[in-house]
Amino acid sequence: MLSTADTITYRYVFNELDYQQKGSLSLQQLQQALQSLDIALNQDQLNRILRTIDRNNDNQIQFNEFCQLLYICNYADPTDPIQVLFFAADENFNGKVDKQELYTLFKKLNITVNTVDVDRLFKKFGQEELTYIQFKELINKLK
Ligand SMILES: [Ca+2]
Ligand SMILES: [Ca+2]
Repeated sequence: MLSTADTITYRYVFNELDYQQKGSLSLQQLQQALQSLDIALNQDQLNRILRTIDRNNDNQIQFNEFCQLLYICNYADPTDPIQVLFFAADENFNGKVDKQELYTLFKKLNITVNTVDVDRLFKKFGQEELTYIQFKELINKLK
């Protein structure tokens, strides 16, 4: 769901802002980036997304995290937390969430899940990857 053209644009914007070539953006630079891409997020929405995408917890945004953020901004409604989670979890941008992506997300959010429960739910859906609708059902079940 992320095209090559998207990736090239993101790389261009990222490099423009990362003029010291540190390989990462500060939060302030990130906000500049979002503005230049016409993406409007309020502080709350941005914080919530950042919590899920800052994979190495360094409070800096590396390029892969930057792509994840823009992927979320392109496809998720920022006012819908479950949708944000879904696109945050989808690390290979294929529009579906597999078990590994789900566990990574839970770990990042410090959510302890019963792996047996998750396995059972995946089995119930009868597939290796979940669509957004199924993901939503699963999250609601885990609540
Ligand atoms: Ca980071
Ligand atoms: Ca995926």
